[in-house]
Amino acid sequence: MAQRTNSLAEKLDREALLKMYRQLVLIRRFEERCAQQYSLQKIAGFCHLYNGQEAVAVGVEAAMRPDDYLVTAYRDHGQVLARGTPPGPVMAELFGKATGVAKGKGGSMHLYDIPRNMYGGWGIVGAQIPLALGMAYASKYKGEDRVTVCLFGEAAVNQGAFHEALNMAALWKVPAVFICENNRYGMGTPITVSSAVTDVYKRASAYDIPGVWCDGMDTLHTYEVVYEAVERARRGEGPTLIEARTYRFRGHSMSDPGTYRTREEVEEERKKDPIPKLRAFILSKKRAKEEELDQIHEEVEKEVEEAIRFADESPWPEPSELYTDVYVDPIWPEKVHA
Ligand SMILES: Cc1ncc(C[n+]2csc(CCOP(=O)(O)OP(=O)(O)O)c2C)c(N)n1
Repeated sequence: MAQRTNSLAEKLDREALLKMYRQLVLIRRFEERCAQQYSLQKIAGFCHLYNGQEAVAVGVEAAMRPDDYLVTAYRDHGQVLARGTPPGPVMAELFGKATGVAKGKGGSMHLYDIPRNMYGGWGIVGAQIPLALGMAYASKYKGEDRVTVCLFGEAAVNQGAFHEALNMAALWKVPAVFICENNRYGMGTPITVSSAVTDVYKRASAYDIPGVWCDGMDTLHTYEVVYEAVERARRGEGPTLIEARTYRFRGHSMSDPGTYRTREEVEEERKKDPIPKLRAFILSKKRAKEEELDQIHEEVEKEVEEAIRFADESPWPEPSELYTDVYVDPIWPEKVHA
């Protein structure tokens, strides 16, 4: 069943809408500059850009409380920026610098911000889904009203871990929202040749939990659908599976020439760009003027430039750092074993 808008978005005030717009523009511009920095070899290793999918991270964040938990896969730049982590330490992490969010040891795929309840950044496809189950179970066990939101790609839903976790989540009615960012391709493999069921939301029926889809190119629709699911989880009514239908404008990672899809297809999807869509909504509702939105682009440009400067000028990690934070005592996290 597709859940349609109940006009929650209409109730968003100017401040909330401008915050969303700024987040979309920040993620887009941050990543355009990441691509440049990658070509300059300041970023090495894997780097998966989120261009096109920004509406998901921003819509999800607007539906969450800051004390709710978020966990995602390796395509994580957008989510950490939407959570509010300053772009400087995120860029520094991509550069492998000591001032990065994971002290330069995680890189693009492992962005964390524990004070902001962002729990990564996971490189193994589907690995974060059972972790989200555990995080949500912990909240329920402790009697907290925090919700865990877990994001993953559509290639993860054929993993055993997805089914095991959803079964237990449904059985124990944990406060979790499982969101599949269906961008239609797992690396170069289209979902149509890898999945018997291509409407991902329908898989919820196997666990008798609600399954809904949202337009993952539309920030406000994503916000509305995710908000309903988050509040349902908070009321103790259990998990929801959401399929956010989206598209990545660039390759799977920086080394992907994208030969498995046509230029026409990409051009067609680019017409659904979430940034002009939210801009048009804000202008049509007269919540801001053109100049105010242009001003946001200018401010973001400076913010990202400053993030690059911060990353450039930051020191490399000390060689001795190689042995720190390798194992962390789960009971006394402050006790780090060398
Ligand atoms: C268990 C596992 N198998 C294979 C890989 C290699 N791999 C990395 S990304 C990826 C595609 C995943 O696609 P999807 O989950 O749809 O997310 P997207 O990249 O589209 O965001 C694969 C197969 C991996 N990281 N982990």
